[in-house]
Amino acid sequence: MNQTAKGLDRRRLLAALGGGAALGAGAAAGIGLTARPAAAAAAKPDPAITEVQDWSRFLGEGVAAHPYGKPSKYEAHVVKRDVEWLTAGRESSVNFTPLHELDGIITPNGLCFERHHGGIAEVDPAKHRLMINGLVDRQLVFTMDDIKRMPRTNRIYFLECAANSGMEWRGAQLNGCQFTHGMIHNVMYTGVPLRLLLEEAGLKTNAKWIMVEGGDAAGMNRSIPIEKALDDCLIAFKMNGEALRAEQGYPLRIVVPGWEGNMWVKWLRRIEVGDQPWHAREETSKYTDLLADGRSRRFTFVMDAKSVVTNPSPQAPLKFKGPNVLTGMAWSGRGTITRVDVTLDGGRNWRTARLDGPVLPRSVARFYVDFDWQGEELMIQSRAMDDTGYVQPTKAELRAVRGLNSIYHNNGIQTWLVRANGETENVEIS
Ligand SMILES: Nc1nc2c(c(=O)[nH]1)N[C@H]1C(S)=C(S)[C@@H](COP(=O)(O)O)O[C@H]1N2
Ligand SMILES: [Mo]
Repeated sequence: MNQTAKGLDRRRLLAALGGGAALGAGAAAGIGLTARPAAAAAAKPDPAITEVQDWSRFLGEGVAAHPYGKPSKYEAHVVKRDVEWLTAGRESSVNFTPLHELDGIITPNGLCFERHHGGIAEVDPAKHRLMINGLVDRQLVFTMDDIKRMPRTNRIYFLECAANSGMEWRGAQLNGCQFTHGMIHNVMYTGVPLRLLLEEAGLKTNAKWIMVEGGDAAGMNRSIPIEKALDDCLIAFKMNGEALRAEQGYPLRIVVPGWEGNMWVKWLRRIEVGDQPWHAREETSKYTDLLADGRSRRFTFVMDAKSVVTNPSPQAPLKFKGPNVLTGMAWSGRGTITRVDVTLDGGRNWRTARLDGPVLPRSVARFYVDFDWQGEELMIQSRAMDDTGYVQPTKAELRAVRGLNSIYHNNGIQTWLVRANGETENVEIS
């Protein structure tokens, strides 16, 4: 490579990142970053620089080595993980997105958490059909080819299982944001607005609800109000540009923006239109919110505003004194994140985090606080706000309303304790 060009690029990069002496300050201001002390060590003898490494001496693998690309072998620890004691078997189970290893707002397809009630259906797209029946003028059956000839749209949305953070209802339990908050992913879907399919079938005047049903062994189904179905639901066949992963419902899933993940039926094979909800298993015995007095809240569809600091966190302790990057994610099923506040001292002082990257409705937003750490103990929390004015509650506020019997819809503020040696732990402040 041309050394001059390489040198220039590096300088520009440093400038953009807010490092690099003279250039740094100006360029950093341009993208709204504050100049900070350099994180890099002053140059000193370092074998990583003085020794010629193998990758510089030998040719690498040719282009055909991996026809479907994969991460560097040094990233092998970045994987979905599960919690063994949580479920009795593997088919009806869940694993978790490694949030502490990710950045930006998009979850890579291979790292999207999975939740299945009857294992991963392996659906042959040529044999897959989507049927629309019930209170319609015309019953319709779509092939995948039919669906791909309809007008489509691209939208970035989070999917959060209503049980995300459910194990934390009665107190701090799991050590890692992967396990406390990892039942979420955020991808760009390509799909056909559900409204177009329903209009083609023609809704009867008494059409009030739809039932969406999966083609997996669980035949999982949920009821959705017709207003939501006609508003922003998608029948999606692509995620992040490529076909849905089998785990995520290949070849077809419904996208129900901002609403609990359970409703986003995978391997979607049928939509029935009716005049009332179906009272399916997943909306009666499961995915209801048991209150302290024994009554249950039902049809609690919306995922309220929530946030979590992903770094530092128990799986990603602080390693260095001096400049550090705190980062996390925030989302709201009611709309768009407008602000995230972060405290490092257990809520005595709050500062407003910097949102960076696209901030979109019903999508994950990324936030940062660039801070200096000198080895003091930290109690880190983040608090999200959305454009409806909703503020993420504390766990105590949540329990005051919902009691201790709940599992679902735990969007309380998370606390991480950072010890003097950087180790980080899941705790609660009472
Ligand atoms: N057909 C079918 N759809 C389903 C499920 C299922 O078991 N079968 N699980 C639901 C639940 S509980 C959740 S949280 C989401 C998980 O989506 P993911 O596997 O893409 O993360 O899918 C939902 N859709
Ligand atoms: Mo779920």
